[in-house]
Amino acid sequence: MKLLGLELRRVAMPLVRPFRTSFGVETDRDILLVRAETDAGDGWGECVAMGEPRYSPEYVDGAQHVIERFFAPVLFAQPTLAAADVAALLAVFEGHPMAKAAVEMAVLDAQLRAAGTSLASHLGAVRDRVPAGVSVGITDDVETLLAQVEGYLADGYLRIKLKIEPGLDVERVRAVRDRVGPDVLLQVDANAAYTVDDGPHLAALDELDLLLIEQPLPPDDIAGHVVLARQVRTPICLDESVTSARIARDCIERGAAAIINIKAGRVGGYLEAVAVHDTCAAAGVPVWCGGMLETGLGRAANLALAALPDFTLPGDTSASARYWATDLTEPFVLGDDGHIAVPTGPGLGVEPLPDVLDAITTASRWVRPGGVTGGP
Ligand code: NPQ
Ligand code: MG
Repeated sequence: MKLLGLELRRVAMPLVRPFRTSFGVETDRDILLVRAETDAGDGWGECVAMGEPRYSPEYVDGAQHVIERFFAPVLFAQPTLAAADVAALLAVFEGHPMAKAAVEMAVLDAQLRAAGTSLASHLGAVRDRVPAGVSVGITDDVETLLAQVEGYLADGYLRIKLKIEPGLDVERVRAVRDRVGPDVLLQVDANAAYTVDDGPHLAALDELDLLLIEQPLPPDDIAGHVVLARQVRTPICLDESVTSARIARDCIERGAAAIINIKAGRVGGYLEAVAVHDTCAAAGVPVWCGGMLETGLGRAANLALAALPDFTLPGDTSASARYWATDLTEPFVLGDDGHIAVPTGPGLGVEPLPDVLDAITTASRWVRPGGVTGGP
């Protein structure tokens, strides 16, 4: 395949409700889409970087810039390009995993569409539907939280994840556990808001029968997670800390993580995400698929990934309606059984609805070997 151009397109999508975490509140997404134009057809990628560098150092303007300025010239210089080459070619540049992942996803979609292969089968899927969990943001008061959780359970979600932060943790989670009863799968995500001194406080969560505590400490505090794992009975799951298969293995071997959340954007692409999966599977560590408030494009790819064998816990792969009144693609819906079907068509198996795409696009630039055309 020859890469002929990259379209860097920005879309604006309002969330159905504000999403608050320990690092901030989001009401609208400003999302970078990447379209790879090749001699074998086009493919779509989605960059999961947020507007501001809060979850990780990446942010959407920076991702767009690094793709245009550094990644595109390297990829255009290749006489032929396969998706499996992208990560190695871009490895000369430090960091920017979400930007790299978006470009790889677009090239991979083009390649698989041309070959007539679905992303799920290419990655090694063993399921045609995956159980759906939902991530519930921090709310102003506990009544609102309980109402939201009950709403998601009524929708059919099979697992609830509560965002927590210091001061809005044990009592809130206890209120939810008391309301939903002992059988609902429940877990929490701190997005790195605690310190290792909070071990005794977080141990109060043990009696609430949670599946896991996700990323209590800062991403680089692997040693702190080891200490915490010895103070808390609830399994520790890492998200932000795990930026590669190599780090996944290190976290597991050192006892920092008993479960791992896999996000392709965080580890530099869906192919590295499979490597993280394989590393965890070999170590007997269960994984689940995280979410970054994706459009239907990223949602399709996450469902394909979540169909791999070691994804034994429900992920943050929610239906489109959890986030969007109007999704960019045909919406993903929750089945009666709380599962979502894995797309089966070539590549991602979905594409942007042209009218929706037009309506929400705020800017588009085409980057080609000869130069750049289009807006900001
Ligand atoms: C997590 N996601 O697991 C992230 C955090 C997160 C579904 O809980 C805009 C874009 C806002 C990405 C807020 C979920 C976001 C975002 C939170 C990701 O840690
Ligand atoms: Mg998380």
